Amino acid sequence: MNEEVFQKKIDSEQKIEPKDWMPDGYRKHLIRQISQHAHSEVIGMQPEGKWITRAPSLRAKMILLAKVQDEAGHGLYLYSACETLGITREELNEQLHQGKAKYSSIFNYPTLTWADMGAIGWLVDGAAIINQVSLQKTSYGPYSRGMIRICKEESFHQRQGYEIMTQMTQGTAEQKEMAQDALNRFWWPSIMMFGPHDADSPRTGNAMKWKIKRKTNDELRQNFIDKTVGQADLIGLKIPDPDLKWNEERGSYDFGEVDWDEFWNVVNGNGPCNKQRLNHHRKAHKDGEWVRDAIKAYAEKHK
Ligand code: FAQ
Repeated sequence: MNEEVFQKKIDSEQKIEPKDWMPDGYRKHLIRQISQHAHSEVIGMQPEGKWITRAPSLRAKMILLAKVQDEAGHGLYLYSACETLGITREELNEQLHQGKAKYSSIFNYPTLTWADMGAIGWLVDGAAIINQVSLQKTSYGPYSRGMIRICKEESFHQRQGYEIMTQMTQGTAEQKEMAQDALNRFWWPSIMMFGPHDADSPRTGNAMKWKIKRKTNDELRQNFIDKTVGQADLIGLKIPDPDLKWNEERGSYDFGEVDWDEFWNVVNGNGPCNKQRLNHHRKAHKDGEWVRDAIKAYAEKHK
């Protein structure tokens, strides 16, 4: 009975709020997805953070610093949304540190040059926006409201990345080459951010039924590719996919197959930087222990 009322609410586009009744599977599904999303935002600070001290100008440094701080803020909104489902921040961090909770595969790739800051903003934030715009309409109230705020900031992130790429393609031959090299390395991992094909995605069925996801992995991936190809053309960069071709009939681009072995390898902890990213997070968490202890002690004293 409860389940029927719940599904009717979902079907009539009403939001589910923290104190509403919800099936256990819905709660668990959300905790998994929102925590993966939060961890991605926080781990995602690492590949960009290391470039803050190497930014080529004060302007570039201020912009990158603001962007990386935004990602920390996104993580915090998302952890808060997740905590409304009855799990604590400590438990969420523990799941991450034990390797039980995932984070986006994209952040396990190294950032080798300044052009990578451009590629991340343009492609990674670009892909994140496509996904998150659709998640603004997700059925769980706190997640949906968090997404609305996050999307406003993500569009600035995408533009700062595209600006870096544009500037580099207008610079010296070497700078243009760096921009193309960054696109070559980040294109396929960005396409992988959308997850496996719909037919191989075990979570999509329930996610669509419960309106947690509003579009499938393949729909979002296609949308991203269709939007991004013209942007690459405009600044004279070439997408590294020999099978990329406009399909007049579908009104969309056809594109090549993702290397799914690489994808699963990275998702399962064996990408180029998985160990480094997790170890860095574990260390930062441990180093911050005294701050958490001090806050707890203060709260206890002023109860
Ligand atoms: N990486 O059945 P599905 C950002 C896992 S935010 C790692 O298709 P689902 C901002 C999946 O969890 C980026 N794991 O799953 C930023 C599942 O595992 P499980 C993060 C992946 O949930 C920019 C299994 O594979 N955004 O970048 C990936 O329906 C710059 C089967 O997959 C979000 O998290 C992957 N790429 O669809 C920050 C958005 N793909 O738990 C800093 C919210 C799949 O069953 C700098 N999340 N898996 O063992 C979502 O929309 C969905 O969770 C998907 C996956 C689309 C990621």
